[in-house]
Amino acid sequence: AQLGAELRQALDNGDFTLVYQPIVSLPGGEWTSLETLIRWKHPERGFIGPDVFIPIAERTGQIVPLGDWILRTALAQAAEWQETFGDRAPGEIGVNVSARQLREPGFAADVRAALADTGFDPEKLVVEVTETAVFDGGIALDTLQNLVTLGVRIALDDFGTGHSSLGLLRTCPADILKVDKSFVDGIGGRSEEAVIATAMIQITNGLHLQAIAEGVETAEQAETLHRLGYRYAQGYHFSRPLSPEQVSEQLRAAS
Ligand code: G
Ligand code: G
Ligand code: NA
Ligand code: MN
Repeated sequence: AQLGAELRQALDNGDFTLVYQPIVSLPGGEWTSLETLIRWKHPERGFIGPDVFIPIAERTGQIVPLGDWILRTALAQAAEWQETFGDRAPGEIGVNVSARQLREPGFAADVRAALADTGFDPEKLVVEVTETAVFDGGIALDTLQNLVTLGVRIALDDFGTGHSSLGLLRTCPADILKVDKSFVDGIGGRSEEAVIATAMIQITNGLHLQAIAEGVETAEQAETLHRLGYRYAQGYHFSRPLSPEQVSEQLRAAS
């Protein structure tokens, strides 16, 4: 309960920051997109991870103003990189959106306003949602459909781990499947994970979805994924989440 009260203060105090983790193309590792991830530097407790405070913010409803701040900050940052680095800046920015945000009636309108205010191209925004958030029901699907109408693209995050079914792929207007790290971890051997990762790439190809393998930590995993037909990946092997300054530095170095 106490963290909940402190969350309210933290946004006003500027204690949240955003980091950005590249999504890369295989096999070369060129950046195609950046996923936005929030960090909280608490003045006394130090670093608190989003796995701890996002669920609290969802319960208290604080995720709504916090999510709006995340979206607007990420869009403004991405617009700045595009202005400074042009085509060298990654084409897309990804933002995680929680179940509670999707159920908020004005959510799609808020996204539309944030896009208009920052002048950011809707087609370069990827909204990442978990299958569990979408599976909750009709309102979430309506909201996703409204986002698609704006031109925004939808990624199903942590795919394969939620309480869901493949049937979701028929009803959810997703463009991108992010294959969960748990399937990537065991991909080396003749494991069940490799069988599932192979099935997932077949499904995404057949449905004309883009697959992104998450949590790639070794060169061997990257090679295996590429051999299985994966064209996009993300993980510590390619890059950890980076501060905005680190992103700018890398983009400058690449020019
Ligand atoms: O960045 P990290 O791996 O610590 O993230 C832990 C969890 O918190 C992940 O499930 C991630 O999706 C979630 N998360 C990180 N940043 C955000 C954010 O900006 N918004 C939401 N809703 N979830 C986030
Ligand atoms: O739920 P979501 O997929 O948004 O969560 C992404 C989280 O996974 C982020 O907190 C990010 O820091 C973390 N992450 C990204 N790449 C790797 C990786 O290669 N290994 C591990 N262990 N975590 C990763
Ligand atoms: Na994500
Ligand atoms: Mn994920």
